[in-house]
Amino acid sequence: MKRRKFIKKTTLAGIGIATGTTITACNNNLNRSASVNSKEEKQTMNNSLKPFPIAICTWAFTKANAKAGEELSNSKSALDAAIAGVEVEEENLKNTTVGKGGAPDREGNVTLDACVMNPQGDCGAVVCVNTITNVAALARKVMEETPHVMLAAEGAEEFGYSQGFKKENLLTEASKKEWEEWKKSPEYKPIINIENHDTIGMLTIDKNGDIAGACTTSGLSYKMKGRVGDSPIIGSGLFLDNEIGGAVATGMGEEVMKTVGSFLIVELMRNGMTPQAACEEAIRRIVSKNDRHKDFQIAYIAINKAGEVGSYCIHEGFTYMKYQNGVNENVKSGFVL
Ligand code: SD4
Repeated sequence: MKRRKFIKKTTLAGIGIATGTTITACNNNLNRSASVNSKEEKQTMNNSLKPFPIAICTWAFTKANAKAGEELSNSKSALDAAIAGVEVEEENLKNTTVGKGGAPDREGNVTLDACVMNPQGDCGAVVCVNTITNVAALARKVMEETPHVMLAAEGAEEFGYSQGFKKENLLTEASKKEWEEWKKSPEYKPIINIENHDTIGMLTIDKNGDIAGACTTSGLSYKMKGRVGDSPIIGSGLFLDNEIGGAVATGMGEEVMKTVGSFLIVELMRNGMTPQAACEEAIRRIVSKNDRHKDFQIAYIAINKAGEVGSYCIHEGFTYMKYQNGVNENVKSGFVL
């Protein structure tokens, strides 16, 4: 009991430090509201008083984030909204690194990875899924309908069919053509911010202040058969704690996995760091130990329980989306290089 009380106390203290600005801003608004008269002014004050709902996601996935924001505004749960949001990209055939239409592995197989987490701390994941588009929703089914956290390949697919998911060919003509072109001189070298980095990781806070997240990808283009990156790994591609906040990653999964990046960020926030400081520290751990960091991109976004957001990456060029109070904006991340 004593220990639990101590943890609760330190957690709250941590949030106090991390969220000072937001809390002050709200209080100022409250004090001012007595002198607000017009309807518009009242509306503006009302909006600025509500930190939630919020949706953030990696890269400039405007429509996906707007979808999540819309769902949250319609009082959907954080998890429902995150999954509805990322599905926009899973179904976008033009996105060659998420869902159907994703770039295949070296042998021409599109294999998808995804994971989800809910505010209760439950999680589900699927890896190497070759025939189902909505893998974040499938990961949710693993979480809710099985005693397990992760299912792989045929096992995940067979479970998916039993849950009503459709069997599909995920390789589009366009992705096939690009892969055939790549095979002519099959070099494996990621191009920073261009070729391999469009995983969608999303974090949502619903009207009740509860946090959920989803991360879904086809992984690195032309990866080795069977390769799985960070995106479906709880703690690497995604982690959240409803008392603290959450984080998601995009970029070179191998490097994120080595430092368990998303878990690290949440733990740093638990110890009092802002989301921004925590993202910077997680990137610093990678950069300081790895001389090859100039050759790959990694980006994190994070949010805390008060709705403060942070982001940091290795190379300039990473942006993320933030939906709050009906505004869906693209925000430039801080960077090392
Ligand atoms: C992976 N992290 O499979 C993913 C790739 C990625 O944007 O983020 N692409 O390693």
